[in-house]
Amino acid sequence: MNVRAHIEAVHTEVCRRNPGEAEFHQAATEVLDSLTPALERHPEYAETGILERLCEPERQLMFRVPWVDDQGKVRVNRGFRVEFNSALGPYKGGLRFHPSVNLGIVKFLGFEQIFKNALTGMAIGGGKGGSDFDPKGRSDGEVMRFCQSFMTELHRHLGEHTDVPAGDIGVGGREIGYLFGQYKRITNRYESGVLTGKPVGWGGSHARTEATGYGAVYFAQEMLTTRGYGFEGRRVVVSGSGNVAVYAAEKVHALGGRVVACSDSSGYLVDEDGIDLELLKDIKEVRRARISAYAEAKPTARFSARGTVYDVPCEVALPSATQNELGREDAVALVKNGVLAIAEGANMPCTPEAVEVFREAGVLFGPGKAANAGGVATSALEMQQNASRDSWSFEETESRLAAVMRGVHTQCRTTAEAYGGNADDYVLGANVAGFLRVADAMTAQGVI
Ligand code: NDP
Ligand code: 2IT
Repeated sequence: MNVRAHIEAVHTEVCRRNPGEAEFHQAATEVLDSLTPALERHPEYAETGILERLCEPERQLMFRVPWVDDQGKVRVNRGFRVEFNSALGPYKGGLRFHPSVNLGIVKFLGFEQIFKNALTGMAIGGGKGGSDFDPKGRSDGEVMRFCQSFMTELHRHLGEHTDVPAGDIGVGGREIGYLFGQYKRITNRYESGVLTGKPVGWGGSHARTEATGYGAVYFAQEMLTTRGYGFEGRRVVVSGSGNVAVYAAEKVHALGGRVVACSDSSGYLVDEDGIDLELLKDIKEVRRARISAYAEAKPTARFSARGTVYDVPCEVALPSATQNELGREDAVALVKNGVLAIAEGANMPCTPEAVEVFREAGVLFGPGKAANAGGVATSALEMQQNASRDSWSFEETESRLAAVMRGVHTQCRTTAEAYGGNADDYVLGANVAGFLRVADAMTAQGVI
């Protein structure tokens, strides 16, 4: 079998049968492009149609979400859940509430999630969901009514052994609480493990809130260590100022680095003293305000509505906002300013052109499905605690998270070395290692 021709044919078919889904095409292309050496060594996967099956979700749900706003006006949003692959465990992946959400975005995220979850070594399949609902400026009551309506439809597809959502952009502890309450009410079951990212007081796991950001920094630290570097004294830029960004910054500071800039969709903020995380958390988590409020509270900091956060010189960059936020020009600026390492806290934040710039410059690059796997890994730890009706300490949970991230890092390097001869090729390592685990399970389970 001509492996390259096979992969090309699968790629053409993915684009043909999913028209207009640019982000899904992009995510599928990146994985497929990595798989030539894996299929050359394991032609049986090509012969049994593993790629065609992997690229087609097991189930895709789209549904109406009607709700009533504070003025009494009826609003209608669209809900999604793509149950992509259950070879390794129940579908697992977050829910995103953002006006940009559409089927192609949910599919790209669900597709990435399959390989990410496989890399953690845990028993979780891949899925993703969300809605084009925009929580910005909505009252708690509106968010609650939206979540209740969303769950009224979605509940029939969920279950602790079936499909287990969590948070993503626009979905945090508040939303998970409302979603859980409605699930419990409809099903008459206190099924703790049906959602993760719950608050710690009633079934949530310690360190889940921090896990994605902390995990991304652990991954970056592992990458730096391969070159004999650490975070001590390093200048770091984080994009976004949400869940992932804030806790990534917190861990950088704990390791002796200094986060000098972060952003949100309105602009970016530079604070040469190092971002004051208590102030940032108050603005973003309590007041739910814009980061410009930071510069108003601290006049030595500078807010800019124009340009990009990647213009700020740094040694480590942690893109932690959204897909395709870091393009070729940003990558060129980062390289010119001497960046050593990039770890993707977000899903697919760097465009393929940007990744190419990093590759050519020999900059360490940790792709999202490896670098941000700490969030979902800690979700799996939450499921484990829920199943055993147990609750571990923060330290215990964080040490397990750190061990998972070390394992993901090692797996990327050993697989990259074995299949491409270059241990620094984390993209190849992550894609092939994730693929092999899922492909083995699918093969063992028959034509599914
Ligand atoms: P949050 O909603 O907490 O924060 C998102 C941040 O990114 C905000 O600062 C937001 O700015 C910014 N942002 C979002 N969309 C855009 C956009 N279109 N343009 C510019 N800025 C934008 O989400 P999370 O921190 O949870 O998620 C961030 C990224 O990390 C996402 O890619 C997500 O998929 C990924 N991720 C999240 C995990 C988790 O456990 N939460 C796990 C693994 C990955 P603003 O407030 O102005 O919209
Ligand atoms: O992209 C991701 O990995 C997440 N948003 C977390 C998913 C989860 O189930 O914890």
